[in-house]
Parts: sequence; C-alpha cells; structure tokens
Amino acid sequence: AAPAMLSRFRGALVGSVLGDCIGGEFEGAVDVPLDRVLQHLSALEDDTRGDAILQYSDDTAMMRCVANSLLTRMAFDERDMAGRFANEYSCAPGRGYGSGVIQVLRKLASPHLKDVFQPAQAQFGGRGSFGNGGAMRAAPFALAFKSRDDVCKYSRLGAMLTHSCSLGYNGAALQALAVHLSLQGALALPKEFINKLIAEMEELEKDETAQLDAKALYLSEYPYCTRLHRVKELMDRNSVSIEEVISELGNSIAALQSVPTAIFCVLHCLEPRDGLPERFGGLERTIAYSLALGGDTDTIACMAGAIAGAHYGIDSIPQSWQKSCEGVEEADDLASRLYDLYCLPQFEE
Ligand code: F2R
Ligand code: MG
Ligand code: MG
Repeated sequence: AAPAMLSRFRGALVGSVLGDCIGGEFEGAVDVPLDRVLQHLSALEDDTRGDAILQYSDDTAMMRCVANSLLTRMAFDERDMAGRFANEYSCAPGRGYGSGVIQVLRKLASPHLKDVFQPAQAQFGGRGSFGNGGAMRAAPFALAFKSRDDVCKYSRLGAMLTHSCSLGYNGAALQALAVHLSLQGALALPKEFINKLIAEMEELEKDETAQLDAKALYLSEYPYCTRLHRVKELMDRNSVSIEEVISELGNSIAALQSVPTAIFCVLHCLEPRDGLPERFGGLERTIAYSLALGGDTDTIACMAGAIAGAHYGIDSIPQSWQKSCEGVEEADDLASRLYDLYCLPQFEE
C-alpha cells in the first residue's frame, strides 16, 4: 500500500538527514568501490560498534534552520531564516560549509544589515554562487507549502539568501519540486515524474536572468532541462555504468552537477539493481547508489534521500540506520510539525 502522507513527510526529512550523515564518509572521494559502500552500510547494522554516531554536516544544519523558520513564522520570512543561518554557523562553524558561503553567513550576522539578500549578491565578483547549498536544504519548502507555485517561489527565495546565481536557486527549486511531486505519489509513474520536472524547469529557465547566467557560464540555454533530458535517456538504457552517470550528469558541488544526479539516483533505484543486496528496500538502494558515485556524496545522498523518503515513507527506513545518525529524532519531529502546518486551512491554495 502507498504510505500515508505523514509517513511520507517523516521519510523526506529523515531520508535527507541519513543521506547527509551516511554520505559524509565519502565526500570528495574520486572513486568509491561498491564494496566500500556496502561495508560502510553494514557497519550501521553492527550492534557492537558502540555509541559512535555519524555526524550531520552543513546540509542538515541549514535544513533544520529552514524548517524551524517556516514553523515559527508560519510563512517564509527572509530575515528570520537568514538570522537562523547566521546563528547556526556562528554556534557550529565546523560542519563542513562551502568556502564561499561562510562569507555570506558572517555578513548575515550583522544587526545593521538592511537587505538580507545583498551578501549573497556580492559573491564571486557579483555573479553569485552556483553551489548546491540552496538545494541541499530545500526539502522543508515542499512540506510547508501545498501549491507547486509556492514551493517553487519560496524555495528559490530561500536559496537566494546565500545563492544569487540562477543555477544555484533554480537547483533549489528543482529539488523542492521533486520532493513535492514525490509526496504526491508521482514516482509511481517515473516517466511522467521526469516530464513534469522538465515542464517546470522550462518555465523557470525561460527567464532572462537564467538565460544570461547560462550564457556567461558557457552552458546550453536551458541547462537544467538539458540535464533532465539526459536523466530520461539514462532511464531508458538497460544498463548504465557509474562512469556514464558521472560524465553525463556530474557529481560535484555545483547544483547543476548534483541535483539532476540525485533525481537520477532515485529513479534508477526504484527497481532492484545488480551489485546492491536484494534485501535492500528502495531507500537503502538509493542512498547506497548515491554514495557509489563519489564526489559530493553527502549532498547527493541528502537530496536523493529526501525525494526517496517522500516516496517510500518512514517505515522503509531501517531502525539501525536511524539510530546511527545524529539529528534523526529532531528531523522526524520537524517533519511531523510541518505536516500539522501543511494541514492548516491557511495553507490551502
Ligand atoms: N564544502 C563542502 N565540502 C568540502 C569541504 C569540507 C570541509 N572542509 C570539511 O571536510 O570539513 N560541503 C558543503 O558545501 C556544499 C554546499 O556548498 P554551498 O553552500 O553551495 O557553498 P558555496 O561556497 O556557495 O559554493 C560551493 C563552491 O562552489 C564553487 N562556486 C560556487 N559558485 C561559484 C562561482 N560563481 N564561480 C566560481 N566558483 C563557484 C566554489 O568553489 C564554492 O566554494 C555541499 O557539498 C556541502 O556538503
Ligand atoms: Mg555537507
Ligand atoms: Mg556536500
């Protein structure tokens, strides 16, 4: 039976945290043999490994800020969210933040700052960041807002607090839309799921700023649509190697080279795959596969974990995995509270 909506909400945020914590082991690795991934995952089931738990990184730290801000303000409030990012960074700066975004987070801490979007706009000589930091924390927008337009609008604005390049904030919208569709059960029809995402991104990438940013970075006119078409082509193939996925979609810290990749991981792992244990459910396969790609593994697994968790629900996630990761209980609680907010009449379209 399809999971209930509350189970999907909990699965989304817990899946996101698990991806971050479990994926952290391989972040930045160039070559990650599947054996090593499976070894890492079986250690999570080992009762003798004591109380050592896997720590979450910036991905979860910022996702928690987004969720807490939406819950407290019961709306998108840019000053509140920006303040939470700055405060979180100043309390725990060692969570592995991107080297550019820390300058934004320091500026956001100033009480004299008038425009909270300004520090992000000054990044990289005024071009803004195209990193995946906006996308990695985007899942709560899909849990707080019912309409697709609101999910899109507010996930972009939330990303713009640190990422003013359209590749950065459109990547956040793509990730939030993928979680939104997954919550609605849209992954039951994978081709339609990807077609819907392409249609949404066509609208966003028509925008003049998006076209100018793509040109300045020597990309195709509709960069996300181009990648999503590649996802579709890879879905049609009988077999696809890790090397092909990396060369076609990427596995880097750039949003363009990681958000479509995370979406592919989810789609590819809807079915059992060679090399992955038969006893694994879909969410376990998705996280294992995301790790085997190497590169930005915590973030790709975090984004794929959110989309997959929204599809399979909380009951698909092994208890041993949940107990092995920092911040799971809090994420579960945030998801339940976002569900209550989602059910309120003022969040109706
Ligand atoms: N930063 C990491 N991992 C590497 C460091 C780990 C750490 N030292 C440790 O082990 O403790 N992971 C986290 O960062 C990613 C999200 O980054 P975010 O928030 O997008 O940051 P930033 O700084 O804005 O962008 C990341 C880098 O991308 C390049 N870049 C972005 N825009 C650019 C532009 N317009 N021109 C040129 N380069 C641009 C820069 O190298 C940025 O530093 C996640 O993976 C998260 O897990
Ligand atoms: Mg990280
Ligand atoms: Mg990362």
